This record gives sequence, C-alpha cells and structure tokens, in this order.
Amino acid sequence: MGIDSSGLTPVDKTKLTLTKAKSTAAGIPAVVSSAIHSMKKMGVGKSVKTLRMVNQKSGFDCPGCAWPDPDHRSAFEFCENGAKAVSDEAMKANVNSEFFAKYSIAELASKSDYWLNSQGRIAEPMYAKHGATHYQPISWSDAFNIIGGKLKSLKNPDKAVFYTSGRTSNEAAFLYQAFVRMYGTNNLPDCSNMCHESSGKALVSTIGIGKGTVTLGDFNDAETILVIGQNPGTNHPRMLTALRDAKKGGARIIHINPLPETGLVRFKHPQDYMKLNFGSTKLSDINIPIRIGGDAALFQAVNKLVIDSNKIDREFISTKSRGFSDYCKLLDRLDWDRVTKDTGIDIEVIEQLADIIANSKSIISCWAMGLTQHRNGVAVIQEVVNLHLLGGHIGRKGSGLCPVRGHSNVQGNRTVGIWEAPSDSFIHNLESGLNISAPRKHGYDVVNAINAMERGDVDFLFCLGGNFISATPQTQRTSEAVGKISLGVHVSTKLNRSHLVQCDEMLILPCLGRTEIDIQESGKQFVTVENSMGVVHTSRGGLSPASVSLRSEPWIIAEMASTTLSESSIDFRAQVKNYDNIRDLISRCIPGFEDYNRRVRQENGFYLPNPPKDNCEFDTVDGYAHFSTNELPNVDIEDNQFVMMTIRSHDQYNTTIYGLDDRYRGIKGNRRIVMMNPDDMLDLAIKTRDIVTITSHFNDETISSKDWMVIPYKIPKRNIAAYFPEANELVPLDSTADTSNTPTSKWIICTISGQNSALEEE
Ligand SMILES: Nc1nc2c(c(=O)[nH]1)N[C@H]1C(S)=C(S)[C@@H](COP(=O)(O)OP(=O)(O)OC[C@H]3O[C@@H](n4cnc5c(=O)[nH]c(N)nc54)[C@H](O)[C@@H]3O)O[C@H]1N2
Ligand SMILES: Nc1nc2c(c(=O)[nH]1)N[C@H]1C(S)=C(S)[C@@H](COP(=O)(O)OP(=O)(O)OC[C@H]3O[C@@H](n4cnc5c(=O)[nH]c(N)nc54)[C@H](O)[C@@H]3O)O[C@H]1N2
Ligand SMILES: [Mo]
Repeated sequence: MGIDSSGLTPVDKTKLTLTKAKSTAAGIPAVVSSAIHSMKKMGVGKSVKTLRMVNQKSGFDCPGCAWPDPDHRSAFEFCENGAKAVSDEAMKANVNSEFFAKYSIAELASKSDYWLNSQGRIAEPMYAKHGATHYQPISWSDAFNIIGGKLKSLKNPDKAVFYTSGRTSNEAAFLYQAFVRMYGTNNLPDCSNMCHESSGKALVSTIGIGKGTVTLGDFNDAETILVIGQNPGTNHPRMLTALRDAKKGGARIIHINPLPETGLVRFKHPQDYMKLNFGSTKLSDINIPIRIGGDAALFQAVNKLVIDSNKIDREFISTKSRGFSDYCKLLDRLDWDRVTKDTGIDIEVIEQLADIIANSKSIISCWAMGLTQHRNGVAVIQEVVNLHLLGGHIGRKGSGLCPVRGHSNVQGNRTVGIWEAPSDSFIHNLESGLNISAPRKHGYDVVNAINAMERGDVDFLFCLGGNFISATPQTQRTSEAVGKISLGVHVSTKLNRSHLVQCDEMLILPCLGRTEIDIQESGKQFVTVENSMGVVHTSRGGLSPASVSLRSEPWIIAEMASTTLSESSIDFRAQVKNYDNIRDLISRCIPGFEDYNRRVRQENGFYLPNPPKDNCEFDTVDGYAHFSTNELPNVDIEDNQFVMMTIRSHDQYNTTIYGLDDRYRGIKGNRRIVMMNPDDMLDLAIKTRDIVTITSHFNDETISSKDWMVIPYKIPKRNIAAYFPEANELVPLDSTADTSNTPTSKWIICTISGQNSALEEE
C-alpha cells in the first residue's frame, strides 16, 4: 500500500455565508454565473465560440446531463451548469510532468477536490511505480506494455475489473465491452450501479424495458407532471424549460421532495431576458415536503384513493396488465396512521394529490436519485409504475415514465453493453455479430467489485473515466480495498482523488473530451450518444485538444486490446481508423441500430425502439405489464437518530467541484455543512455554525466523521442533508438497495454528537 490510502477529502476552510434560499431559478444570475465561469476558465473569445457549439446539430453533446435537445434549437442551447461542465473541460493542460515533479502524491492527496480540479487538464500519460513518491511521465507504448503484460499475467480474467463512468461515447463503450468480454470476463461495473440501477430493475420487471417511455413532445400534452426526488434546477436545468412550456400549456406540476428545491418554485428562462421579458413562471402547483424514505407510503396511499374513487382505466388494466387484484388486496391492508407517520404529510394533502391523479387524462412521472438510492429503491419505483398502470398512463400521448438520467451517455453505455449482468440474448447477439465467444457468468457490480478487492480477489482495475474512490461509499474502507490491487489505470481528463490512492502501480492516461476535435487515420471523427429519452445522435468536438499527447477513448481501448489479446477476430486498430467501422459492428450486434451510420447522420438522429412507448406493448415474460405488490419498508428510527441524504450542490458535477457555493440554497463558501431542521437544533441545543461529529449506523457497525458545521434548513424533522462526495465516508458499503445493490446514499441512519460546549451539555 502507498503513502496515503485514506481517500478522505480535505476540505477548503473558507468562511460560510448563509442567505435566504432563492425562490427563482435561472434568470439573470444564471446568465452571469455561466459567463463568469466560462470566461475565467477559457477567456472571452473561446467562451463564445465554445458555448455556441453546445447541443447544436453540428456541435457536441453537452457533457452536463442526459436531458434531450429540442428539435428546433436556439443559438445557445445550454444551461448554467452545462456551461460550467464545458468550460471546465476546456481548461488549459497544466497538469503535466512539471506539475507532477513539483507535487508529491502525498501532497496532492492533502489538497481539496476543488483545488485538484482547478489545476487544469491532464497533459500527458503518467506512471507511479511501487513506493514512488511522485508520478513520472511515460510513453503511450510503455503504458500499454505494462497494461498488456499485467492482463496477460493474470491467472483468471475475473481478477480484472473494468469500470465505466457514463460520459463515454457509444463507440468507445461498445469497443471496450467487446474487448473485456473477449478477454474473458463480465466484470463491467459502471456508475449506473450507483445511479439509476434501481430504475432499470423496476422497469424491466414491470414494463419489459429498463428505460423511460416519454419523448420531449409528451411534456406539452401532459395534464399532470410529477417531479419526484429530483432537483432539476441544479442537475437538469434544461428540464425547467420543458416544465415551463408544459405549464404554459396548462399542466399541473407536483414536486415531491423533502427540500423545497428552487428550480421547482419559480423559473425565469435566461433567454427570455434577451427578449426583454422579465416575468417568471411559477412552476410547481403543489410541494409535498415528504420525509426521506416516505415515498412508498405516499404512493400506496394515493393509489388506494384512486382505486376507491373508481377513476381507473379498467380497459387498460384488464387487457394490458396483470396483478391488479393482488395489488388491491395489499392496499386493503393499508395502515393510514403509518402513512401519515412515514410521509409526514397530512391526509388532506394526500387526498388532494389523489384527486388530481384520478382526474388527469395524462400523467408524466419524473424521478432521479431521491427514489433510486434507497433500500427499497426498486420497490418505490414499482409503486410509481403502479400509479401509471391504474390510469393507463403508458404508451399514450402526454403520459409516461421518465427516469431522468445523470451522465450524458449513461443510457447509451448500457444499451451497447456496459453491464456486469448481460442478458443471454445480448451475449448471443454479440457472439454471432463479432464471431467471438463471450463469458456467461455475471461479473461484479460496483459494490461487489469493492468487496472482491477487499478479499484480495482483484489484481487489476481499469477506469474508463469517473472517480471510483470518491464516487463509491465508505471512502476509507474502499480506499484500503483499492490499495490492495497491483495495477490501477485511469483514463481521465482531470486530476481526481482516485489518482492519489495508491495501488502497487498506477497509470493515468489522459484522453480527449467531448468538446475536442478527434482526428484518426481517415480524418475528423464524430461520436454518438443516447439521451435520456432514447434518441441516438452525433456529437462532434470543435476545439483544439488541450495537449498534443491526448488520445481518444476508442484509440486507447484499441491499443489495450491489441497489446493484450494474442489472437482476435476483430482488428481493433482498424476499427479506430474510422469510427464508422465501430458503428458497423454495433449495427451487427445490437437490435435497433440497423443502418446506424446512415440514420445517425439524419438531422436529429433516431429513436431506439421502445415497445411500451411506441405501441403500448410490454416485452415481459407473458407480454403484460405488471402491478407490483411490495410491503412498505420499515422507515422507523430510534429517538436519537436522524436520516441523512447525501446530495449535490449547485457548484459541482458529481465529484468534480467547480466552486464552494450552493447559490439556490443560499449556502456559500463551505461544503462541510449539515442541513438540519431548526426544531431539531433546538431539541439538541445546537446553534447555527456549531461543529458536530456525525456517526452513521448500519447493522452493528458505526462510522464517525468529525467537523461538520450545522446550518438550519427547511427540511423535515429528523432528516438531515450533507453534500456528496464529502459525506461518502459515512455511507456504509454494505447498505445497498434490494435487487439493484445500489448504495443507499439517500438513507443513512446517523446520530449527532457535539464537539463544542453547547452540545456537550446536551
Ligand atoms: N450540475 C450538475 N448536473 C448533474 C449532476 C451534478 O452533479 N451536477 N449529476 C448528474 C448525475 S450523474 C445524476 S444521477 C443526476 C442527479 O440528479 P438528482 O437526483 O436531482 O441529484 P441529487 O442532488 O442527488 O438530488 C436528489 C434529490 O432527491 C431529494 N431526495 C432525497 N431523498 C429523497 C426521498 O426519500 N424522497 C424524495 N421524494 N426525494 C428525496 C433531494 O432533496 C434532492 O432534491 O444529475 C446529473 N446532472
Ligand atoms: N453519497 C453519494 N454517492 C454517490 C452519489 C450520491 O448522490 N451520493 N451519486 C452517484 C451517482 S448518481 C453517480 S453517476 C456516481 C458518479 O461517479 P463517476 O462517474 O465515477 O464520477 P464523476 O465525478 O462523474 O467522474 C469525474 C471524473 O471523470 C473524468 N472525466 C470527465 N470527463 C471525461 C471524459 O470525457 N472521458 C474520461 N475518460 N474521463 C472523463 C474526470 O477525470 C473527472 O475527474 O457517483 C455516485 N455516488
Ligand atoms: Mo448519476
């Protein structure tokens, strides 16, 4: 093990400023904020040039999120946080060999995530051998010899793990999984395992496809839109435009969230300012400040009231679904006292919500991490599906299910094979399309991969993007597990904490980002991605690469494959000369991608087939959609306990910290804060800015973390919130969702103890 393997994030100690949470999202502050961020990082000329290419038909797909682009785009089709993501990638390549000579690995590990990210792009391949204090430059060919040598030496291919973060293009992802399976393993964990895995599992089991069933156009025809466990103002700002347009067309918007997230209260479209329209739109009609983990009880209660009102779609239920009577029997036993206790919501409000649902002709439900990262993540999403089945709100105009994805191509990665648990039909198609044989045995997901590392069963970790150490739970334990590996390889654009937790040998391979021009033997290349609504389209980088030593992800994978596989039915290097070749391979292997190269060149790309959306058909075992019958989860806690959710601030992209402010929530200058209900603060005699220790509890194990500053916030009693990734050290690795094995990052049982006099008296 190396010098520092704690993996814990040192925090910037700047002054905390608290202001009132904002009531309006976007608007002029957003325009100003994105302009400042961009110009600081890129300068004025490059900012304008770059931002004009975002999400345009001939430009690149915004690396910010997976929200789709409208068919008719404006000149600037991006949001404040997309602009931050783009300008962050377009930084100068200062992280070069001089940089690594100046700072030892131990020194870098003592810097905050914010500092690490703000140093700029990684310029050249770097290597740290066993016991080294510093990274050294290495040539690309030497790097691949080390990788190939290690992979060839492993006794069993299952000793290698290949992680993916969801920014990777379809081309890179397809080539990667093909290589990994030809090498002999399905160890392909990805960020999805920590993200929308629960959505995929819930949707496949009920409607036969692990994806959403709406298009952007459906938002204009929806009567009611539910936004559940999601903070679009920060994480999917362009979704607010769709909500505003829906609202103008008469839709009702219901926001179900323990926090009154700003974007859902009022919204001013930044572009309206350019048209001198200073009005703002009130977005949500009803805010339901649910207790963390109370959604299953809320949806069972609403569904029960809807059934009792008899305003259900009997035709749909009898011809398209199965399991209705069992579900009714379950709801007959619903305990209404428990509903009030679990949700913290008055029955009158639940009745009002049920009335809206029962009387709506078209409903869209959107959700994100507030539902998926729970012990009952799969079951609670199935409860949302139940609501849609009762009213037949699937495969009908203006209706459908809408899991809002995170990483800009996370959905595409799964479609083209990044999955540790591939279906037999996927493997069969891959084998016949590529003329290879692929392993059937399922591989490790993220949590199982860490467990295997801990046991000493993994020798090699390859990360295609992402930040494995900071994104995964229980940072210290995970760092120790990763420290046992003999070779860790990171394909990255920016420096992050995963580069600083040492295995025996480490390689950092710097790659091109989305924004950059990618030239291969046949000339300029484009890549393709799939958005949250199943549209596959092109993305073309337009900026000069940050450094001449950067290589594209497909090229890196082809080199790894060529140096590792002694015989192969695919000439990997030949595929990369022209990415059309890779797309031809995808066409041969994956249904829905027929004639890929032609169709993806159409103006707006193409939709992948989606039986529930296209024809109200369900590709389940029996061809019917399924009601799910799940008992309510136990969400009781002890009198001295709190439930913590770990959430994103407005100035971060997952583990990449752009700044220290959370503007909409009125929190500035410090990220090591814990939001608490003022009544709870009174009960514990805690004052604003008091410093506390948080201890998480799971089974009989506890993890303690010091130095958290308490701030009062409008959050339900006995619920607290802290920022990810700092709070990951408290997320127990063993606490995962049933069926999806997703870490329960929104359900962490904690106790709080004082570090100052006020609390010690307690
Ligand atoms: N700018 C920016 N954009 C991003 C990202 C980013 O970090 N920054 N990350 C990307 C990624 S990978 C993802 S997955 C998405 C994440 O997008 P979100 O899911 O919006 O992100 P979180 O901050 O995790 O927010 C979860 C929301 O769920 C609420 N919540 C927590 N627990 C519960 C609960 O029990 N019930 C209900 N109803 N609500 C609950 C929280 O209050 C919070 O508003 O965003 C993507 N887009
Ligand atoms: N406690 C807690 N933990 C969570 C979550 C939570 O809500 N709470 N959310 C979970 C979720 S939803 C997700 S998706 C995961 C995210 O997990 P990851 O996807 O692993 O993490 P990111 O922070 O998105 O990865 C950032 C790094 O990706 C690299 N990068 C950026 N662009 C590119 C590119 O184009 N190519 C390559 N090769 N590398 C690139 C940069 O080096 C950067 O440092 O975290 C999960 N962890
Ligand atoms: Mo995510």
